[in-house]
Amino acid sequence: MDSRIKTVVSGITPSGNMLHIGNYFGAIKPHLELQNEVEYAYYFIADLHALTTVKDKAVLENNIKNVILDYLALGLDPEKVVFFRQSQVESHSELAVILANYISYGQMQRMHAFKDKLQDGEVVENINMGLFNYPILMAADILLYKPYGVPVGEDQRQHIELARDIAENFNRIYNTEFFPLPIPMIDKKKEISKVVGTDGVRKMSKSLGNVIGIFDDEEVIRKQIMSCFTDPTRIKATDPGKVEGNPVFIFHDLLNDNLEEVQDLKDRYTKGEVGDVEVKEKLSNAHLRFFKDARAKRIILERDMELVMSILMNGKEKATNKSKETIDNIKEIIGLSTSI
Ligand code: AQP
Repeated sequence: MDSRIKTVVSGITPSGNMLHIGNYFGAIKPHLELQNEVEYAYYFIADLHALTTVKDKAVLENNIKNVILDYLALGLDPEKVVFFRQSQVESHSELAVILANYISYGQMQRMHAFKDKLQDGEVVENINMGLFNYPILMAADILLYKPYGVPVGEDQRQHIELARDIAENFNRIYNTEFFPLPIPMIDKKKEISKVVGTDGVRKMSKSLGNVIGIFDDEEVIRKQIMSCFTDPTRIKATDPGKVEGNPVFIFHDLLNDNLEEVQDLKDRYTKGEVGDVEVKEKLSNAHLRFFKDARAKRIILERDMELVMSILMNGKEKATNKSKETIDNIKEIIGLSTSI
């Protein structure tokens, strides 16, 4: 691995009840690989970000708990990673207030989370400022830890670029190299950096409901897989079908450890010798095999919430210490130091 990669930072927003396989392949899997390679990995639950869409106390609390359990069950190692909740490390909010002064309103208007809302027909009056400001808070989340890079899916590229712009502006204004410019660490394969949804068109996304979950009940996952779009030009099982770009085969390539089975299904699909149901049933089974250990681990973890809480407390302390140091240095640079 590149020896410059000393520190990485990333977060997951508990905007939904459970994680999906897009989150897993685009972000969590690389997070887990990096935890064994870098000196410092800061991974957090972006619970403040969830407030842009979740306004129900019980729902938010439930989402946060689930995403914490999901992340740990998938293999996050609290001995190697500083794992914490964003809202419990106050420097995140404080730095967001400071950094808002180093980016223009015009540039914020070009951020896709805001622009997409407008394109979807939402009127400005109904878009909350949390959503508009979201990329500034995200820049604070990142820059606090002065990382080399941020492992994320493709949809987050623009936000990392904004964090770089803010860091560059700050460095230029104060004639310093205080902030290293964070690199977006995004997988080159588009099947991974932007896992397609079960609709076969858009990015797999909680809010679009086109997901395949990880920890949902087996029956729910089976239904999600059965609802998957395949080759739209294929009417009958005896019609030759297209494998490339077909979401069911994209998911087979990601999840199915039985490579012979995948090849056999692809060959027969191309010749019109297999029906969608068999392809999807084999995908359901592959999904269960792939996440079997994580599903078992999650059940055990859920019974030991005290352990989970102590992991988060430990992470909070470490993240607070590191981020406080950055904030103090920033205050010194900009003229807010307490020493005058
Ligand atoms: N489909 C995807 N393919 C690859 N990576 C993805 N990520 C999300 N969807 C895909 C990556 O997962 C990480 C955590 O994302 P998040 O939960 O914080 O928010 P998100 O990107 O907005 O995910 P969703 O499911 O699309 O949520 P909603 O619907 O609430 O907006 C990030 O690194 C993201 O890139």
